[in-house]
Amino acid sequence: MASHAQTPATRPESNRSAWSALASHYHSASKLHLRQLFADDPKRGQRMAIEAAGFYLDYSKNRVTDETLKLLVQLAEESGLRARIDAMFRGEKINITEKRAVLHVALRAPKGASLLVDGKNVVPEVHAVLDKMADFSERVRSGAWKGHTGKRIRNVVNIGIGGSDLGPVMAYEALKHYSQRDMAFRFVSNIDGTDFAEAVRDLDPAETLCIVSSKTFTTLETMTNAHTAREWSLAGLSDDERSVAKHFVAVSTNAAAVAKFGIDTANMFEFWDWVGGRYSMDSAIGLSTMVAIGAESFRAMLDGFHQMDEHFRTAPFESNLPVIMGLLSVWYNDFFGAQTVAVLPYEQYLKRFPAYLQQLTMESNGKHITLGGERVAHDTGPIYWGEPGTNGQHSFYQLIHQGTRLIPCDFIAFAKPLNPLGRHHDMLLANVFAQTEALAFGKTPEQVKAEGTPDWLVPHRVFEGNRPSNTILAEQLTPETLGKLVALYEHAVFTQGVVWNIDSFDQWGVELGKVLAQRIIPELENNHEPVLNHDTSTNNLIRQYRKLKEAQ
Ligand code: G6Q
Repeated sequence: MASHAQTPATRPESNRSAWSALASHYHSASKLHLRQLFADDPKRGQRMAIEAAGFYLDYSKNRVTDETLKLLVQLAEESGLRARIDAMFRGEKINITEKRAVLHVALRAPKGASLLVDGKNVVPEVHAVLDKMADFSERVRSGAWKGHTGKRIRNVVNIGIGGSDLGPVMAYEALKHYSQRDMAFRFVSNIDGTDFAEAVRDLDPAETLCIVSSKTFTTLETMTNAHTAREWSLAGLSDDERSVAKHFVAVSTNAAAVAKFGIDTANMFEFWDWVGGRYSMDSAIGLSTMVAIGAESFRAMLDGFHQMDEHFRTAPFESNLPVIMGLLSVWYNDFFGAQTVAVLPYEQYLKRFPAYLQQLTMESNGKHITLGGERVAHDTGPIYWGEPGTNGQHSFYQLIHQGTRLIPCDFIAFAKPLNPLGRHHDMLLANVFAQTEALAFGKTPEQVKAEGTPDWLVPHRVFEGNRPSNTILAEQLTPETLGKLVALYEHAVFTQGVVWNIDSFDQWGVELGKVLAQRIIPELENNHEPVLNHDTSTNNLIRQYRKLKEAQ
């Protein structure tokens, strides 16, 4: 592999003139108030918006001027973003610490497209797996696929964790409106036995299909849950081992481990090491999604992803949705010192979207070492969090409006409701617009006084405003829109990672967790007092646990 140190992407951050220009620009820009910026430019609200791929992004309520945007775009250019986008789409091994290509964009490339990994076009394989998934899903949905006793499948349990769970759960919840309603979908991830027990307590094994989703097929939680599921299933099916073939399928890159578990590899849906776990909901990991919504809707979702990929790949940075969103978050993270980003979908079906995004953003950009192997000079990934509106308004929004921290917000809303009920939707959307308006413009002491507020109460009721937000508007939440939305954030995360000069596609912090517990498990299970060689805190906690669990 070529030396990374020579590519523009790995140039030390300090070499980028835009960074120092932004640092000095920050001194004046941070003093500007959004009230003033809007007053000075009557067209700001129309001008600072991007309409692309069916999305409308209003970024005018950000603490930026034209100069800020110019410098941010320059920063992207100096960071080598164009070259890095091209390298990703060319299938280069941009995940340098794992020496892997990063080609989730190939998962949604149309038939006939060509994307190469090690000189081989992977698109035909992608479509072969999609066709196999479609065939299987249709058989399950239509009842043609029968369980061991001849009953049709009514329940699907996806067993997976992290990237093999969060995407499928989020997509199922997001697209529930389009799902086959006479089937139940459950998701088991946690090693905590409660997760499995509660997921299956009202299910009949004879009508239940388990999808064991694991890229490696070695993950402790998933393998433990899969074995428990196997016992549960067999116990309900006269312990007949032949039933496993009808009630278990696998999604994995590890055929040998799948076969060892006892799942016929004919019932295995494949994906590849160039698909990162948190970028895999549109691979075979999405099998539960496809069973829920059908192959046609799944393909519509892939088409949505692809439209956003093409926009990201081709649009000039100034009008590129993921680039602008990524750069704005860099602006707050590194210059204003903002530590978090709130993601606020005003769409109940997106209730798991913030949890999904937490993995996508924080596992990708929670890094402190550059591609060149040095400690980063600037802060990297902010903390992403959020809840659907309007619920959050009645809890944590207080801190966003009147607390001491700057919290940039992404508001996400759709023009057409999926469940039109009286005036609900206009009221929902009125809240989106009211919140972004209040955050930006606040309420001055004069306005508060004019409402007849006694002097002593005035400071408590003042809203400083100048709190930034993006508003993302789309027509309706559909499979296609969901694909676009996820791709929007995937590429915004990539943009951030390029500016921070980190590997957004490895996850050594997660790998550590996969091995640490293995050492302690026998110390907890051992019938005899084990010899403990941890620190005194860990040793003592283990002893306390052993004592408590044995107490009568
Ligand atoms: C995602 C991470 C991680 C992974 C899980 C499950 O990018 O690598 O969340 O998805 O640890 O891994 P398996 O799919 O291999 O079980």
